[in-house]
Amino acid sequence: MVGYMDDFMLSTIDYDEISGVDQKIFKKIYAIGIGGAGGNMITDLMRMKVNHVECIAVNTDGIHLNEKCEAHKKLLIGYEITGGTGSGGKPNIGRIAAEKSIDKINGLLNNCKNGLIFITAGMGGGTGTGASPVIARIAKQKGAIVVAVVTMPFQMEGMRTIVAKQGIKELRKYADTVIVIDNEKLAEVAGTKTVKEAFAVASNLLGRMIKAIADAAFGKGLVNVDFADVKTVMKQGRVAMIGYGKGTGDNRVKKAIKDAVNNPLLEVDITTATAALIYVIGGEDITLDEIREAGNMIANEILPNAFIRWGVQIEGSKRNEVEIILILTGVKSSSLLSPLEEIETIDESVLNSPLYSIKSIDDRGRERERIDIKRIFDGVPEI
Ligand SMILES: Nc1nc2c(ncn2[C@@H]2O[C@H](COP(=O)(O)OP(=O)(O)OP(=O)(O)O)[C@@H](O)[C@H]2O)c(=O)[nH]1
Ligand SMILES: [Mg+2]
Repeated sequence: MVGYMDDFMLSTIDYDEISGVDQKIFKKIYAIGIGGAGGNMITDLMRMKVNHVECIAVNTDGIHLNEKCEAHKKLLIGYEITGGTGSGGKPNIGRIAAEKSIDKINGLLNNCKNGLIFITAGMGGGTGTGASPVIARIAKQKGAIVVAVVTMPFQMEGMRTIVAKQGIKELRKYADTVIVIDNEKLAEVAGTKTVKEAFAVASNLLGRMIKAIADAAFGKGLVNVDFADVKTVMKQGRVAMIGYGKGTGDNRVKKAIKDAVNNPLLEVDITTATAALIYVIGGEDITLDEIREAGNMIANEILPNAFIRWGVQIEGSKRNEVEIILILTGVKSSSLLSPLEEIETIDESVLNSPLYSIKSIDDRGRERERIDIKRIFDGVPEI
């Protein structure tokens, strides 16, 4: 319980109120799905029944929110602008919708001070792209660690890729780590599956990450780690990777570690990691040597003086199986992005979108059309 001290100031809590502590802990991890893709991922997450995580869906599209989405809490934003019909692919509407609902968003995140917030959305549309950075900003202002898990559009979606990149730039102003799942890569890994099953592969990655954090932070370890340890590790370096792996039979620890480190959707170089949290969950038969093996496998791969925190949880029901939860900070990956130190200049290669174009007459009297990418976020939407 020691790790809870700084967060909850137990000294001020009456012992009769101790039962209320769990409720406060429960409110420490939030998963917020924004827009259609975000709502779908939150629905999948709800079905995975991850404990200790509050799932929230936010959308400008009332029908999606009401009829297609499961969440502990739902928030319709931008009703006064769109009438609840979605943003029509315009991030500036998504952004303004969120800005107008700041008080409600603040209310939803009331208990997340110093917590951990996952934001998930599909980049490239209007609501997820425009509203996610606003929600990330509110989360950051509350002192939370903010991890955004977003998808990049399929190649066939054309212009949406540019909108998506701009959305990711905005998100990187506020999120500690932006994890990018490329839908095109998803198609490589799961292209022959049904659309629902293929999308579930992305949701699964998100779910596994969130479950891993919740299990490590709130598990009942023999050697315990707690939420404060998770945050300490995540604050030790720039970009954090969250892995979860399983192994059975011979070499189960090796298999579980490999499973936790390697994900076909995210290629990660862990050699630059500055901190690690390794949490091993095994049955009564797990040996001390196996736990050392897990620790050594990671320690040998990352920086020699890295900060390492480990824990172990024994679960009587587990037979012959080991699960590894791994948080590594300071890793390198083209899919895991750190906060932007300076906001790069606007990509002038953007061309010909009817949504963001500005028409003008050049000095020879010809009509010119160019994209004003700033309008993706900052323009006043035509309603
Ligand atoms: N992995 C995954 N990607 C999705 C899913 N739905 C949509 N996408 C992707 O996410 C992008 C954004 O789509 P939506 O989430 O529907 O857009 P939105 O945020 O609701 O924005 P508007 O509907 O324009 O207000 C799309 O261009 C797709 O590439 C999904 O369920 N899973
Ligand atoms: Mg939508």
